[in-house]
This record gives sequence, structure tokens and C-alpha cells, in this order.
Amino acid sequence: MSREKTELLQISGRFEIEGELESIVPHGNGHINDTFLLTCRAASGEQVRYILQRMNHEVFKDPKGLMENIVGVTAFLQKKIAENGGDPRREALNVIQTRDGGSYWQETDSTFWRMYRFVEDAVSYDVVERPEDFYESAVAFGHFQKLLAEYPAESLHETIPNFHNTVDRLNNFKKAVEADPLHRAAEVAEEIRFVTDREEDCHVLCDLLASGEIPLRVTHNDTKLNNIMLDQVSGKGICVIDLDTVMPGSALYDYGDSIRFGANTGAEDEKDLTKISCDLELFALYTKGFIEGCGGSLTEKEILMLPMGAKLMTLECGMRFLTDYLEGDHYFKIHRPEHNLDRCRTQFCMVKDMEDKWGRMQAIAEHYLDVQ
Ligand code: ADP
Ligand code: GN1
Ligand code: MG
Repeated sequence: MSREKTELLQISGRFEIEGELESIVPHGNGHINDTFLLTCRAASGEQVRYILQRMNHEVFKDPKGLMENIVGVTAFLQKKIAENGGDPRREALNVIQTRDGGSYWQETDSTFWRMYRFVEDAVSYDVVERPEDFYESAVAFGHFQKLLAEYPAESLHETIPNFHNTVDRLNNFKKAVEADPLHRAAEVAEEIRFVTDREEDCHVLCDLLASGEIPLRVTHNDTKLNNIMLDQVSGKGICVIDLDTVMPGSALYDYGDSIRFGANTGAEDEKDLTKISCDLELFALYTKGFIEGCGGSLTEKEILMLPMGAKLMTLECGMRFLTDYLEGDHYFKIHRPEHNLDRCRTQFCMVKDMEDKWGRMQAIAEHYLDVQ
């Protein structure tokens, strides 16, 4: 057995798992944590599965605070779901405790681990295969935000400070261009110019939050399609996962990040940019689903700003990929040398396409001012 497998088995044994561990394999396509699927056999013969994750503590500097957030948010969601007649063991993440009653395990090598119950009979998609899946994810992400409306925001740790502060992201990007430790800036002059041409845009959401024109809410902040489990039978969004970045934010972050990923006709890391565009049918479908899921809680200003949320989350993400490329690919997992650069290019291509379709995007959002 490989050294890593032996370690994984030992770490799994630190948690309150049911039955005998049968297998442990890497799972999913997240860019941040290392995720494993555990299969166990209970004494009854029933199969029980879990998700084991090594938390990325380079990205999340305070794993303890992060797990406090997750324990608090999942307990709150479970209570709400039970009150609404749902199944809290399936419709919210369930943290599996360690044998000594903790919510995570710190290994001697200072890695941090946690475990969740595996959400069974559900699937998470890395691309939109059917428009109705994207619509259902919108309803679920909107509903998630509504469920958390009464969550005590002040109790949340800021797991990544300024996570969607686009101005801060812009400043970090400029620093990376300036420092240029790997001498990559010259080769991406066109991409750098794409950002500098849009500096003013970067301020829009920050200014609206600062002036109180749009409200600060408790938001998920990482609403890409593979962060939601859809029921295999009904197709409904059953459970929102990847709660590492639940923090105070704007509804436009959650809406925008989903559009960035799911309304793109190509993959986030597509090399052939002719495949990249903003699909307005998917855009309209997600807009409808998200507004419905929020159940009337979005303000008029938020609805009017939905297209801007989509554009800025896409620009910001492209800027983050480019920053990481310039800094030497420390943040996002990469699977080929120019992976972050490819990802950056799809995001900028998507932004450009949104700009070309701006009037139509605004008309779609404005339609919901009367309907909501
Ligand atoms: P990352 O932060 O690296 O994106 P995620 O928490 O999103 O990590 O997990 C990666 C993938 O693992 C998800 O996209 C999903 O497919 C799967 N996954 C995570 N948690 C669960 C769960 N509780 N049940 C089923 N699948 C899960
Ligand atoms: C990361 O963790 P994951 O893969 O769901 C990132 C998001 C980016 C996304 C781009 C904590 O999401 O902010 O939008 O990659 N998460 C973090 O795909 O930085
Ligand atoms: Mg994820």
C-alpha cells in the first residue's frame, strides 16, 4: 500500500465513521482542497460513504475559524430545513466529528482534515449538460441565500479577507505585474491591457456596498455548478456544498459567479476561444431561477445590477487566474503549464462577449423588476 494511502487510512480512523473502511479514492474537480471518497461497510451490510478533505491551509489561513463557520452554518441550515419539512441529513452538509469530538483533525505534519457525510443519489456537474440543471442550481443557490438571511453575520470569520473585493483583487494584480517574478508579464501584455482598460468597472460593486445602495448579506461566494448537488431522480438542487467561503457579501457575487461558470458555452479552461461566449438563454434561465429562489428578497437595485454582477465576477476571476499565473501558480491547482493563463483567457473572452450583449442582458434583468 502506498504511503499516502496508509496515511489516508490512519486519518480516516480519526473520524466517527460507521463500519469497516473498504476503499478510499480521490474525488471531484475542485481547484482548492484535496478531496477523497471513502466507502465503508456497516455491520448491517449497508454501504456508507463519506467525503474526506485535506483543507488547503495555504489558501485558508485559519482552518479552525473556517470550521467554526461551517459547523455554525450547517447546524443553522439543518434546523431550517427540518422546520420546512426537508431532510437535514441530505439537504445540508453534515460534518462528521472526530473521535475526540472535534470538527477537524490536525495531523502532525500540520495538515488539516475534515469529513462530511456523502450526499447520496445526487450529482455535481463540471459543465452544464442540460439547461434545466442550471435552472435548478439557480433556484437552490437563491434559496440558500434566503435561508441564511437571518444568520448572525457578525459571528462569521472572514475566511479569505476581501475575497470578492474587486478593487483589492485589482491592486494585487497590479503588484504581481510590477513584481513579475517569473518574467511572464511581457508575454501577457494583451491580457494585462484588458484589465487596465476596465479599471473603473472594478469599483462598481465595492462603491454600491460602501454607499449602502446594495445590502451586505450572508453569501456563499463560490457558486459554480460543481458546488451544488442535484438530485439524480428529481433533478432539483438538493444540497449546496463547498461552504469554505460563506461570508458577508453581495447577492450579486453569488449570482455573478454562477453565470461566469455556467452560462459560458465553453469550459473554464478551454483553449479554443471560438467556443467561448455568454449563452443568453442560459443567462435568462439562471436569472429566473435565482430570483425565484431568493423568493422576493432581492432589491430593485440588485436586480438592475445583475448583469454587472455577472461581468465583474468574470473579470475578477480572470484577473485572479492571471495574477496566479504571474506569481507562479501557487493558488489554483493546475494540470498543465499554462493552465491559469488558459483559464484567464476564457474569462476575458466571456467578459468581452457580455459587453457586446450588454443591452440584451440588461433587458432580461429589467424584466424581473415587474415580475418579482
Ligand atoms: P474544492 O473547494 O476543492 O472545490 P469541494 O468541497 O467543492 O472542494 O469538493 C470537491 C468536489 O467533491 C465537489 O465538486 C463534489 O463533486 C464533491 N463533494 C464534496 N462534498 C461532497 C459531499 N458531501 N457529498 C458528495 N460529493 C461531495
Ligand atoms: C475555486 O474551490 P473551487 O474549485 O470550488 C475558487 C473560486 C474560483 C474558482 C474558479 C476558495 O473554487 O473562488 O471562482 O476556483 N475558490 C477559492 O473555478 O478561491
Ligand atoms: Mg468546489
